[in-house]
Amino acid sequence: MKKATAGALIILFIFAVIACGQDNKSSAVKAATIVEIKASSTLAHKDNKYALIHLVDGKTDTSWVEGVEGDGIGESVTILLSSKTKIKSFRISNGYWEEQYWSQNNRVKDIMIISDTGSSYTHTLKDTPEQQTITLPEEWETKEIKFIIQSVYPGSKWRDTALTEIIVEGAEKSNVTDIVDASPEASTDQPEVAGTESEDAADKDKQAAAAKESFPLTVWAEGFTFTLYEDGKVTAEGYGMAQCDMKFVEGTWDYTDDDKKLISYIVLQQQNCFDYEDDLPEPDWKEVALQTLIE
Ligand SMILES: [Ca+2]
Repeated sequence: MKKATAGALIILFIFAVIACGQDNKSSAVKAATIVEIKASSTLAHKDNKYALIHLVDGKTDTSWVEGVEGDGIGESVTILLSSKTKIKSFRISNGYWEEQYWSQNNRVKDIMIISDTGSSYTHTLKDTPEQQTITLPEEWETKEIKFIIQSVYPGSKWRDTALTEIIVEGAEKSNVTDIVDASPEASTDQPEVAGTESEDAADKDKQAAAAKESFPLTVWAEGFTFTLYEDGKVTAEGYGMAQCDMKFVEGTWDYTDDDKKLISYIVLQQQNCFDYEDDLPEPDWKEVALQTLIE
């Protein structure tokens, strides 16, 4: 009787030890959550259409787009976890996942992934609008993961590089509203302030406006057929609307604050077209600076 009780106690004790061990084990592998995310740049948009948070919102119809000129090589996003976590793989939705825009924008080709402990791995993503997995060569124990764009598959229309979703396998899905966008640059939803930041925001607005258009752009105005190039240069054909002929020399264009396009150009205008046939052997050309506003 006594022996049996002692035996039962020992068994109970063993169960207790196992139970404790399991408890400890489950708290040790408790998944971290994404608490913070930052980008080196984000393409500005009035409605934050390209916001960084779209990268981790679990939605495949929302995307992050980098915001520098050119292809965005070297631009990065960094994901910070709530605690050090063992990470072995990521699932990536590459490019801008709206069917009509996917091929028009850049997709990421080579992506470098860096941990806060110094590990790094470069992976070549597939050029496909399907979720794909990046498996690290070995498991990383890390709290911070940085993804750097190394090369791109060029878009057919725009040079903006997009990513739709990054899932860190091993980290639990966070409540998106709890994730802090700690990007060093002013985020797109902040009001414009005076000075260089305002100019910066205006530049980004212009980039956003330019992203909606297809260059070179041909417009007819003032008797010229203007061709507007993405880099701000303008060429033209025609003789102008003036009574005397004009010869287009050179021009540039830029967006106005209300997203219209202002073409500034120089022409040679014939000053004496009514009388040179009789009195002068040669037409008298004078250089004139003109501007025209395009809606
Ligand atoms: Ca998304």
